[in-house]
Amino acid sequence: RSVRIGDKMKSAGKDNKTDSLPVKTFVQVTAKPPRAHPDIRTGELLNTTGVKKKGGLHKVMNLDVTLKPRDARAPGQFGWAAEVPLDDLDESRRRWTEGYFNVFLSEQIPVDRAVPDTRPPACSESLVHEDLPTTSVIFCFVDEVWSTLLRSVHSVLNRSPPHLLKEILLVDDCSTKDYLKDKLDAYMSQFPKVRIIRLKERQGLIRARLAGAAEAKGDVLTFLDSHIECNVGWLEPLLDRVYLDRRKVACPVIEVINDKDMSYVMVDNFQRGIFKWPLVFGWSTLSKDLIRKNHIKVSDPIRCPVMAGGLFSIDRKYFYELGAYDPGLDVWGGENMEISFKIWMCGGEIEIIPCSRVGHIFRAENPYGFPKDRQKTVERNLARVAEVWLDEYKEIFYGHGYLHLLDRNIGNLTAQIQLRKKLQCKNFKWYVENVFPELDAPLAKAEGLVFNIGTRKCLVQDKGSLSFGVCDLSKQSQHFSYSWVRTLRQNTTCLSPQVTERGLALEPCDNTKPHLRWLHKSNKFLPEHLIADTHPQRTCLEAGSEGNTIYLKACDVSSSYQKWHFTHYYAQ
Ligand code: LR7
Ligand code: MN
Repeated sequence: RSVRIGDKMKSAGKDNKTDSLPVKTFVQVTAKPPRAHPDIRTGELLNTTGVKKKGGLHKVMNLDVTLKPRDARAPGQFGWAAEVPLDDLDESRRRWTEGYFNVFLSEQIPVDRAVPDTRPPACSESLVHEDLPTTSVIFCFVDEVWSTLLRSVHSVLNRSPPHLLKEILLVDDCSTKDYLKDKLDAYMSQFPKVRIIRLKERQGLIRARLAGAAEAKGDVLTFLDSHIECNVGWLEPLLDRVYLDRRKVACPVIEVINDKDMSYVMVDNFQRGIFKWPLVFGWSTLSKDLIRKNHIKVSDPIRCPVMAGGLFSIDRKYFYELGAYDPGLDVWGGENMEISFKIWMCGGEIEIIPCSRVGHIFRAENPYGFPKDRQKTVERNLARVAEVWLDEYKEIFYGHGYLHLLDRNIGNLTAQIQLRKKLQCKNFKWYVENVFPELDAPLAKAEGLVFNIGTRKCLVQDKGSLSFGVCDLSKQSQHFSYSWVRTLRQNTTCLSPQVTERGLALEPCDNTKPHLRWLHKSNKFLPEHLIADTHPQRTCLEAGSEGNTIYLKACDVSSSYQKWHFTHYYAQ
């Protein structure tokens, strides 16, 4: 069985559902297929970081002590779907909200169940280096369900080569559940490699991961969510990539543990992590054409513009060289974008490794509370990421439903901006062009001449005042752009809907000032008008029928003197 993980499995905020967006197809960027090379993946080859070879190779350890389970007939064994007995249906429904999945059923399933080996066939025969680095596995959790937390830990203990597993760090982000205290301590004391770190205050997953990383002793940090099951042979392929180049950040394929019947479901091959505006994570399948032209095999690593966030291996020292996470990110969300942009723009690479597979319970809701409002928390995190990493592209982010964030206090960003300078990271334009050229990212919604239908003339800016004149594409004074944040601008000057004696006012652009915003094309009643957004009465830009004057007037659907058309429209 195979499913595609839809965007609905994960979206940054409830209002940002991308289910209805069309899945973008991958655009081939090179005319000729690149030479066959182990590192060829999506489209154009970036500067491939040096591949080093040290020790010898050996076959990946297909280690799984659970393959011959103690109780082959237990529910959910081998990753099969389990069923709730009729008598227990009520209880299983009642307990759903403890984790927003079938908590009752999860309890019936062995904590060390076997799962199907979903790797591409070549993986179990593949070679990895003998002297791989060790890893610390970090799980942070808040109020995680007992059975799933245990199953997560057991899957790591059972399916990781012991000499590579330095330790498992459980970071308790100030859980409120009693069973996560003494009972958890007692249970985990059987396993010398497992250590519990308790946070005194709720920090959110980002700072909780930082707390775990600070204690870690392994060469590589491997972060995992606390409701996962690692599959056979999951670890070595990840560590092997980091070993080849410490700037590679390796992610397993994330498979689905069904929230209703707890079955382990394989996902489609050739998926990579992408985002859509406003920074909403999603999956996209490589095109057949690209796969064919580049001879990409199912087991080849896939370059990823962004990672899902929860499951990845990164060289510990490299993680700190990159400045880890922005500690100003709260609770949940946005950190996957932050670390992805940071990795790519500052010299690293993100890959999905098909030979490494980990199941994850996708949940429709967060089973824990947010200390502050959920939506406000997530949007604040995203705005921090946009301000630090997106350069001029941040306007596209704000223009997709986040204009209200422009004048919100999102905390101090000095340290993050300094870090980006210190690391001499490339700009976002480079990222778009080289890592994610399929991203739809026009910098303006519309631009060019602003043609008035009534007078058949164009808007002109002349020595600080506005008028209109005979249209002439060669005159820079007639070039304007309509930005994502809805300003009407020429260079750094914006048209302000305030009337002065000389006409309309021009002001230095400032995205935080709502009075500089105009509505254009976004209103079905006045489609071609330029409407002063914050004026209490609807006022529109109008061209005088004589004398090349320009002024504001009550909007009138029928007036062609209020209709304006830009030369180019990039997006609606
Ligand atoms: O305040 C918190 N403190 C925590 O310790 C909130 C959460 N957590 C823990 C939590 O118990 C869990 O183990 O952090 C982990 C992740 O939280 P989830 O499982 O609620 O997140 P998610 O799976 O819905 O969301 C994904 O996006 C997040 C954005 O911040 C994180 O990056 C998650 O790690 C990430 N999960 C994955 O990438 C798994 C695959 C999902 C997809 C696609
Ligand atoms: Mn999760």
